Amino acid sequence: MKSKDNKNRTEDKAVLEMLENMDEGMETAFDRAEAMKCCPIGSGISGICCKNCAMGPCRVREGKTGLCGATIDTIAARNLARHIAAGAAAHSDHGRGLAQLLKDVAEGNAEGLKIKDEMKLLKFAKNLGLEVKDKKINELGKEVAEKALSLFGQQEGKLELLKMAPKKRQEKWDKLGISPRGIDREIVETLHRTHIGVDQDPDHILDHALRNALSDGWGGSLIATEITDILYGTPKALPAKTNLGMLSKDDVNIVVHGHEPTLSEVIVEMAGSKEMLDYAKEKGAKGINVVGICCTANEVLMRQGIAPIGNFLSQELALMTGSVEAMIVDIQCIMQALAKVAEKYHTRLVTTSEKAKITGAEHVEFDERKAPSIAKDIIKSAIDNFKNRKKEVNIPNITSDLIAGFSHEYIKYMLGGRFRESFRPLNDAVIDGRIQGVVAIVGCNNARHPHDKYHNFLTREFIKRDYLVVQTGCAAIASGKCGLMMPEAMEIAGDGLKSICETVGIPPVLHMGSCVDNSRILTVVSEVVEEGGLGEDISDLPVAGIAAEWMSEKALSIGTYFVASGVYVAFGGEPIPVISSKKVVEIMTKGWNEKVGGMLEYVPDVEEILNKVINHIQEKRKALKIDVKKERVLYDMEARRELGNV
Ligand code: SF4
Ligand code: MSK
Repeated sequence: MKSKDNKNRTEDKAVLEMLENMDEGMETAFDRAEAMKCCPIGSGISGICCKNCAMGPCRVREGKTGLCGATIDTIAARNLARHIAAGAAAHSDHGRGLAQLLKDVAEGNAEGLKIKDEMKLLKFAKNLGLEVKDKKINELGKEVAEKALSLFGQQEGKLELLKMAPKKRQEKWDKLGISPRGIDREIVETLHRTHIGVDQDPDHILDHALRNALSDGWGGSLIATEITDILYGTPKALPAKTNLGMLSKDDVNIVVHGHEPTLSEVIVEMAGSKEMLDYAKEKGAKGINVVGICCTANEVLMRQGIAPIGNFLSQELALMTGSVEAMIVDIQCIMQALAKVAEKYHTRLVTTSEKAKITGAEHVEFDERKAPSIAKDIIKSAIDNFKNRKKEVNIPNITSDLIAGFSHEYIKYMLGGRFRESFRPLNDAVIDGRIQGVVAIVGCNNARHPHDKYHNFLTREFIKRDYLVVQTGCAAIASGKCGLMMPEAMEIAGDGLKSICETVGIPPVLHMGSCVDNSRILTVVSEVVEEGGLGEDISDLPVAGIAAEWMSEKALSIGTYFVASGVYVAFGGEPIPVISSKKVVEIMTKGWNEKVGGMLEYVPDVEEILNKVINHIQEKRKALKIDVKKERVLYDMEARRELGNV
């Protein structure tokens, strides 16, 4: 669409160029967002819609009820709980898949795969309460996988992994009765409770929603992250490039998209093999270029430096460059619209998960027992497709450099040095005010709001004011695309943050991974509490979370598990679909703040998000009595040695 409006649709120059030069007759989510207005009822903007039984849908306004008598508050709470359950299910099923893969690997049933990070396996085994002494790696791997798998079906007690949280937090969950018993159990119970005629007290429904979200953050997502690291390696900082300009004019382009790292890791490996490269050259290409979109991109970026060419709203445009021979998709955030776009170009759209097929796409099911041969077949079919590419491709010449790979282990190592890895220097910097607080800016893009704009605005404003920013998901790719993940971004950072970044050697914005890797942030905040000096619980810390362009149900689950862990979370862009119920809004803000020390608040204006988060963090600093700026200490060699950085 050639329209002046394109400038207001995105902050990403490559996306803008594509929108301005799109082929006739093509459309994107940006166009569909304009053509189709939100449902004023179901979206929660002016009312609440319930379709939980066949007497409905009931469109309920203040003072009215559904046919069964359900109030607007009950309906809003039920709808939110169901969204959270769906988000938790997506993350947790992803985690289950990885646990099953670890079992196959440990039993020798996954060709070409082996346990890569043995230290992480030992650590995770201990966190799962397993005895590690005198065990062979594969034996322990199998035990870890089986124990992790058992957490999904566990019926009683509480998840072992909750022990990774600060003690005070665990006690709070126990006292409130919201410690998750088993991952699947909490999801199923949400669906049961929200069936017609079951749980009809909004407070009670939302208590369970907190428990359900915790089963994601401290269960399914955490399992996904830990096992991904065990199998493919714990990320370490590495340089990479990003944006659509990383598609190649001369190479066979293969885009991996979705959330799972399993097949994409093997594709990356196989694409570098002599056999595949020779085949590509034989077919007239210079080589093979594997790049990514969304969180599959984040996974292969964090470990292999593979370029993320875009986030959620770039997916259709990548195909419209006419340069993509194959887009290999797995699960989550894959637009069905891709099938139609692929049909217009020469792209082979290939679904690979047993859980996800798309009408119009080819399906090549991933089987871990023969991953290398499946990957090779996929790569070969992409190479064979190179000849079908039109001569002229439309690749924006726009790229950016970024540094990614900041796992919690790596941050700790950077802060404390090789022999004394520790969060102590971070705690000290927060205490003396060089770092005012830590803000997690995470989550999606939303076609109803300018692409990347809120993420980038907030990230810049926070680092200017000495707040360290950590990121995951599409928000992380947004920062990468505008250079905020490079040391040069220190130029706009405040003096305090800049001094820490210079001393430690990190950029002011840290890429911590994919959507499931928000669990890494939970680990960081827990370890920061353990380190001491910043209170006894996560809710004492000067930290906050923001999802300014959210759209997925997973974002709601993530936001809620952060709240249940004691963090203030602001959502921007589209409203959380409960805003018509004053009661539910009150529960999620005032109510949750009293209960768990965190709240989930919808803040429509992005500048207001900035102010609210700053106020919140400053309040926390005041409560910790660290709000008075201490004298800036100039670090000499001796002091740096103390910090363990030399
Ligand atoms: Fe209507 Fe109640 Fe059925 Fe919901 S559960 S659709 S409010 S009758
Ligand atoms: S991919 S869940 S659009 S962050 Fe993880 Fe991006 Fe949101 Fe999907």
